[in-house]
Amino acid sequence: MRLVVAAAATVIQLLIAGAASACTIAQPKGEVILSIDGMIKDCNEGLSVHLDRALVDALPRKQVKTENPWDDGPVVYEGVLLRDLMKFAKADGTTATVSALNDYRADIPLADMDKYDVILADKRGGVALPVRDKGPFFVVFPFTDFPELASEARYAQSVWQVNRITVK
Ligand SMILES: Nc1nc2c(c(=O)[nH]1)N[C@H]1C(S)=C(S)[C@@H](COP(=O)(O)O)O[C@H]1N2
Ligand SMILES: [Mo]
Repeated sequence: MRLVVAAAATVIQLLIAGAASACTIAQPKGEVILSIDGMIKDCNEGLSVHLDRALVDALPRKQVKTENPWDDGPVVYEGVLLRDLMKFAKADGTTATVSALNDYRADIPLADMDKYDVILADKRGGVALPVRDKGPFFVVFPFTDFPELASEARYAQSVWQVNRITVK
């Protein structure tokens, strides 16, 4: 009987060790500028993905030339596709709540990220976005290529000063 208890304890310890080592993403070395949490299956600190500049720069990048309500003409935005970021964190939900430094937040369905090239932009016209001008990250929809995106709902999802994404 004592042997069975000991064996059970060993199995439980192995399960705990397995769960703790489930994170496959490298830990940030610098200041954390973006956090992804909620229903995700990968991690690097606790149950979250904490990204510093170097980790963000290591992700595939995409440029989107578009007009939007905040610029005077078409501008090239550059950043990481939201769907790639969700894939990177192994998102296992249906909606991302995108939050800003000022606590503004908006929900974006993951299905929309598959349908459109929505980027989490950190550059406009090749120049890094400062916090005073929508940085460090700005959700940019391809408004010019998809006229149906011209709606108050999409403008409300165009969150700037993004610092956190929570998957639900
Ligand atoms: N960080 C942040 N992003 C935001 C907002 C906000 O208050 N803070 N407002 C959203 C809403 S509801 C809309 S309609 C547009 C508003 O843009 P405007 O203030 O230039 O009209 O930005 C969106 N992105
Ligand atoms: Mo809005």
